[in-house]
Amino acid sequence: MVCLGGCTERPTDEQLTVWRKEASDRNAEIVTEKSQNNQQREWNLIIQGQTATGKTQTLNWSQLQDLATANLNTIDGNNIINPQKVFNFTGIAVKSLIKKFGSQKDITEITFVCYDAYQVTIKIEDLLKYPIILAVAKDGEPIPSDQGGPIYLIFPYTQHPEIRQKYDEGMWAFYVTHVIFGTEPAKVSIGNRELNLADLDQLPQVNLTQNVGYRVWWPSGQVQLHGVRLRDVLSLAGVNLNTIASVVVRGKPAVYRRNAEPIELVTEDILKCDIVLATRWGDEKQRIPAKMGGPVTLAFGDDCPSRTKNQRWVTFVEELIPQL
Ligand SMILES: Nc1nc2c(c(=O)[nH]1)N[C@H]1C(S)=C(S)[C@@H](COP(=O)(O)O)O[C@H]1N2
Ligand SMILES: [Mo]
Repeated sequence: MVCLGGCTERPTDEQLTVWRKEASDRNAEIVTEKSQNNQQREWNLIIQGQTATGKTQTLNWSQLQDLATANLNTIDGNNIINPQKVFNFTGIAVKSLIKKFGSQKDITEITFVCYDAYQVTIKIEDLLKYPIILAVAKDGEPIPSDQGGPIYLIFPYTQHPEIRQKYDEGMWAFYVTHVIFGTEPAKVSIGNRELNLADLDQLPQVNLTQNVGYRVWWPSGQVQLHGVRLRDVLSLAGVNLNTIASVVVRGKPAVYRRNAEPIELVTEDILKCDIVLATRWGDEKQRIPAKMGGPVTLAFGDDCPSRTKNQRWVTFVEELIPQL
């Protein structure tokens, strides 16, 4: 269609319209390709928690490609349009990650955290028994985000239909970013200070009774949450609340780490109502496991105004950032 040597005839309006459409379609294609490629090239998988070393390991996209040696033919638990269609998925067998990073003795489960703060937890026993895979390709192509990509946790529904009872289609986690062995130790950083559970346990403890059941793994109905007030945590870290306007609370999932939409709590509310970093739950004050978004999650008391109460309860809290 392009006249490299110069066009001898002027194109008609109709032709122009067709060419423009082709050009703009192609442009749109390139833009999507680019953003998809970039998205994938920048996509890391972070391995954390009670691994053999306990150290955080970041696998970049090319390392992930090298590890993606598993193949699985299965229906896609989330293909509503064609639920019987079998796809060939390529990816990283979770079992191979367990072999590679080694779990500590007494851990029984692994939690997968997603970009959107969704999380799923699977028993190590089942990960060793079944080919459960972090898929990076579907029929030889990168997986689009609307189909769970770039990293999509998939289950062998076709070979092992019985697994469906235990792990339904809700367990097929989209856009996985973190693999957490067991539960991490509590660690909250504020500037250059880092507080652990022993530090938090020194502070006055508060109890909230709240309905958390809308979030993954929490029992439905009223649940006891135990923890410490944000204002006490900040004071312990040496932050003078008179000098700051707000605090940004960051958790592990990428949605809580975007500068564009921070979870930001105003100092007035931090001083006035129960904004709590919960470290334990239930009548028995159990530690909050990764499957419930622990070891540290954010919670608000009923006494907080709606500007605070309506914010997301950040899971996997890792950092507090005071704002002047
Ligand atoms: N990252 C992520 N993965 C997810 C979910 C989600 O909200 N986020 N929802 C789960 C549930 S409950 C189902 S039924 C399927 C399909 O979710 P959808 O209907 O919201 O697409 O994806 C599962 N995987
Ligand atoms: Mo679901």
